[in-house]
Amino acid sequence: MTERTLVLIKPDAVRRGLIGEILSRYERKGLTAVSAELRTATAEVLDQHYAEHVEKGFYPELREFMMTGPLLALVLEGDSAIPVVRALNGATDGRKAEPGTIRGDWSLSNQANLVHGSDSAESAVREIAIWFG
Ligand code: RTP
Ligand code: MG
Repeated sequence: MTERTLVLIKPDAVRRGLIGEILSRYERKGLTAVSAELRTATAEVLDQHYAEHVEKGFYPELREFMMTGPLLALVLEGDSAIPVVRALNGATDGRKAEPGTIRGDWSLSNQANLVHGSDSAESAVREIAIWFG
């Protein structure tokens, strides 16, 4: 089923010059970019985006990290785009993510893990509205 998912190429990936490498993985898989914007996130947007995490101990540091520079917000479309992006991204912690995934190949961190992908159809609709109105 064709669906849309919200991807963030996080500030660590932008700083490291990995936008092209990461985007090309999604594109070569067969997903298509339908919206894209390079922007620096505000605390307000992040508190909405990470609503499920705002009360957690790691959240203040995560929010700071997400505001350290511009990120690329993307909407990707394709068959099963939501689980396909999560599989390409790999496990949350880059140290544990499988080689061959984005995080497994390029991240050694549980926080600076390069990418975000929506985790369900409901999350995707909610997150696309937050970032793209
Ligand atoms: P994402 O939402 O970014 O696609 O990643 P995810 O589903 O694999 O991970 P999630 O549990 O939703 O966590 C969101 C982001 O919070 C940071 N994090 N830090 N220090 C920690 O224990 C910790 N846990 C998570 C990561 O940046 C993670 O991607
Ligand atoms: Mg998540």
